[in-house]
Amino acid sequence: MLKDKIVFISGASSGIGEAAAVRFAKEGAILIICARNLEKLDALKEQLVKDYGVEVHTYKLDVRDKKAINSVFESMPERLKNIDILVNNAGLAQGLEKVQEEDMEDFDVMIDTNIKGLLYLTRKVVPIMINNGRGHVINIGSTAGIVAYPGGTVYCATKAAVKFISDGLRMDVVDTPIKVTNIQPGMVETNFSVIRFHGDKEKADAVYEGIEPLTAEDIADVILYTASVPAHVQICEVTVTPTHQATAGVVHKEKVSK
Ligand code: 8X3
Repeated sequence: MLKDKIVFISGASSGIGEAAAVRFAKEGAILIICARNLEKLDALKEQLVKDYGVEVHTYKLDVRDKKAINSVFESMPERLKNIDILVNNAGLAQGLEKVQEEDMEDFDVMIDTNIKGLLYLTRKVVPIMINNGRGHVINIGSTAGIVAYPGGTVYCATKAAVKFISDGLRMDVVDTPIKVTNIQPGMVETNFSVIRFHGDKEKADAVYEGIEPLTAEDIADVILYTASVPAHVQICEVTVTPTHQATAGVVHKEKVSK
């Protein structure tokens, strides 16, 4: 059912975005994958073409840049613009400091990427979907958007925004066949924490010590499921955590002997 569907994934060069690209490729979808790192995207494209024989298009894109989004769409062949599924995955956490101590640059990066970038892409793609009479927007939210946790103030706020953008958009398109899903993962071991801690791998590893976290593939499976249900079924929201995580900040960890 996903064969030859056109799937646009932002932040596809690693983590959940990359895993989602692999998962959709397995189903024979046509992929448009975007990220800031074109080299990584091209390597992923090569692998997907080789492994699944699918059509893949790569675009260097920073979703914070409205002009760059416009250029991507201007340079895209007309046929490809008929996006069936938009996976708004690009997003990040930067820093784990108290708001009164945090670098203001971190605020900008998170707000501009997680909220504004997601909105720009949505604004660009949803009119096409409405015009075509089909489409599905899948946003990657977070358990951090349900409850705040210490040090996560701005990140949590951006993911709460993703929840309310998803809820509001669902209302805005309620009289159309367009579906809107917000997937809210808990702890997923990707390069998420490495980025949060500005490259400090040791600090990042400690986050997942003593608990078996989710993998990017676990979330890709959920994304694929929400995209595979019949046209009259809309999965509004899915929250997924490791078994030993109840919600953001409530985690059971086994003691790790060193
Ligand atoms: C990632 C979940 O709890 O690490 O969005 O912030 S958490």
